[in-house]
Amino acid sequence: MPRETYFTMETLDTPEPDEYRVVVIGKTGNGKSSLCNAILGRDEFETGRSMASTTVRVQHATTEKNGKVVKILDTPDITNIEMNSQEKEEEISKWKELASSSPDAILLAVRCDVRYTAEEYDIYRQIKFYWGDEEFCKRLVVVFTFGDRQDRPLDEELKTVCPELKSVLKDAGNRYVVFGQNDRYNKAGLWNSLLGYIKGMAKPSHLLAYDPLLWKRSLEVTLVIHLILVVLSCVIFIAVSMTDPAIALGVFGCVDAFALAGCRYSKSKRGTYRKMF
Ligand SMILES: Nc1nc2c(ncn2[C@@H]2O[C@H](COP(=O)(O)OP(=O)(O)OP(=O)(O)O)[C@@H](O)[C@H]2O)c(=O)[nH]1
Ligand SMILES: [Mg+2]
Repeated sequence: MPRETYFTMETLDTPEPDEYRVVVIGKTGNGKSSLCNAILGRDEFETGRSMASTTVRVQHATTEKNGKVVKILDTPDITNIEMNSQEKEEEISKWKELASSSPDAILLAVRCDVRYTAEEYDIYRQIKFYWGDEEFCKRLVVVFTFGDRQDRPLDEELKTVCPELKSVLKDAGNRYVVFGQNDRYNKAGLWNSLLGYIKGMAKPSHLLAYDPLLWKRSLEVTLVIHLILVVLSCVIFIAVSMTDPAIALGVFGCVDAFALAGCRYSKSKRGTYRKMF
């Protein structure tokens, strides 16, 4: 990490929450309830293989991991149960309410042993639409379920997937984990991988006030505005033949210009601004 790296969520200690809230979403049969059970470490939610949805209403349960409460919400596939658009909107509001408005992670269950279809993409887009705020993508993690049925390395597989799935992964900032119902995907490993993402996604918004890059950008804008005003006043004084104030303002303008050049020079040495949030 370069020495001049600024305050980021990685470089400052942020207090860990007492509770993690996780919402599991996705198409029916993709293993949402099984995933919830694996995180909970017990068979809390019913799972099933039928074409109709097994989970028809949002349900939640809690467990404890390393002294922290983990609240997990298992959701129905809103497109596979009779719901009009208003009911879909209300259903997703209920999920958000149960997650106390913003979950720490939204896990999208996607099977990695079958092709990702346009229909599945539409389900994802509907949930994203009704969720309705930018937190959705910031908290999104794709969980590839049925990992026990995949024999190719997933990294290889992902290079050849359809544009729709690539777009979902892009929304999720390329955050994904693999889950499968066998010993290879042990439950502690699953939670630890998710926790790594959860900590990375945590946004200490109060730190924004201390962001030196933002401060510097504001300084630059102020200097530019100041310089424009000084030059304009200088031109007016010269036009009415008042040389003394024009010279004073000219000196002022030079100081402004030097300060601005200093800001720009140090910025270009450092490269482009890092996107921090
Ligand atoms: N082999 C294998 N089977 C799985 C996996 N995950 C889920 N299943 C099976 O797939 C079926 C559907 O799983 P569920 O967890 O009920 O799926 P769901 O997404 O909750 O489905 P709905 O509640 O209907 O929306 C069940 O029979 C599970 O045992 C997995 O990773 N590997
Ligand atoms: Mg279910």
